[in-house]
Amino acid sequence: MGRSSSSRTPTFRRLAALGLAALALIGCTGFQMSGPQSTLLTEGPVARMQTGLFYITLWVTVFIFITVGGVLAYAQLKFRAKPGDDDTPPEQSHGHPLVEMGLIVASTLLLVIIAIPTVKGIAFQEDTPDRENALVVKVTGYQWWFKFEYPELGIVTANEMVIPTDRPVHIELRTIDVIHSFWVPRLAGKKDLIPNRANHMWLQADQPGYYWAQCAEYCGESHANMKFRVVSLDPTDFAAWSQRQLADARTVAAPVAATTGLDAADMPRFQLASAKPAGTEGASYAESPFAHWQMMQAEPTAGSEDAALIARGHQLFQQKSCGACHTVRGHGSMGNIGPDLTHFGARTTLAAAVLDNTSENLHRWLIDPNGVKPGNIMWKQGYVGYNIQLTSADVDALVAYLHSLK
Ligand code: HEC
Ligand SMILES: [Cu+2]
Repeated sequence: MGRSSSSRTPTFRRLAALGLAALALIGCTGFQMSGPQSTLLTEGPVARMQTGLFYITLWVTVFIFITVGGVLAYAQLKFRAKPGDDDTPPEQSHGHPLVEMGLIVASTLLLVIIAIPTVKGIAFQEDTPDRENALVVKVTGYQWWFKFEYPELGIVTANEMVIPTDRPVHIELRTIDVIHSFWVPRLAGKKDLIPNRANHMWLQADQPGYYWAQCAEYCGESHANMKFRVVSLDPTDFAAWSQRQLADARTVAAPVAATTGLDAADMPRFQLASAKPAGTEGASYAESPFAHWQMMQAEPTAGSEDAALIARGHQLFQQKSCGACHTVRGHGSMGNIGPDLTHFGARTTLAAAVLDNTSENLHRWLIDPNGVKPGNIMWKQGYVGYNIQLTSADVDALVAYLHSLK
């Protein structure tokens, strides 16, 4: 045994060195944890506090690991069997009050080091600071999407929650069906939406930005497809956005004869103050989701839309019972089973952030919702239940209509 292990040692050393090198390489290259849902890159006070707590716990446990591992390794090396040892076991000992007391005191101390910031952190995340001034958003979980209501502002929207940067956002969490969990990794940790129980949390964003988020509690067939987005805006842009949300759905008038003096081209176009001027409209979703979101808020230039096709889409929306489940304020649809679509054309994503909100993707969604998002209620209750059938031409008109709803 002794002979064979000594002949193997160089191989083991080489393997160990290789392992360490690989770890180091991962450490300095790929292992950045910088994805859009990373909890280590924080962009708000709540997430920052929670990540700080994570690091405190991490370093305490690393310390324990190294100390215990070190003592274990030392004992194994020092007391291992050597050639020529006889087989009699060493003298047995039992009990060492000083060591035992020392271990109890040390572990208590380590627990206290973790407990103090934990208790402080719990208090911090439970109490929305500056509660008077905080913006209230009521979040309701549905299988498999999120509704966002702003009771003080009278706004209802879905799947993309817009918040201002200058103040805390007090979030009330409810669910219409099963347990869901609200999670915006870069802004705050998870909190559950529980049936028949009001829950709350708060978060705040340091800067204007665009954040990935998702339901973090298994909630059925399309749980993995229940995502959402959070957009933070500076106060001026937020005010402009909320003004816009209060307006009824946009109606695209066909360009009328010049004699009436009224032309769609005369209508003021809506655009956020911070959005880049037209011409930079190439900002793709992949390059900069935030710039893309800002671009999506702007109305299309007058005359660039097919008013007849949009009108046909509007008609189909009502004929095909889409309005039984969806609200388009001002256009005669007041359903409340699915997301509010009054300003759907200004969203960057669709079907709870499963797809980017492009014409092709919206086409895919309307032709085959179940293929995009298995088991979803629009398909189960709507397409199957109401026997909704759409031709490709119908869908083209619906896409034009839905995208005109800026
Ligand atoms: C039975 C109710 C119901 C009917 C009928 C219905 N929908 Fe939906 N719709 C939903 C639900 C529920 C969702 C959310 C699905 C999900 O993401 O899980 C949805 C999602 C959508 C979305 C994506 C919204 C977003 O914020 O991402 C669009 C667009 C849409 N529906 C359009 C339509 C059109 C057009 C019709 C008619 C052809 C229609 N719906 C018919 C219930 C319905
Ligand atoms: Cu869910």
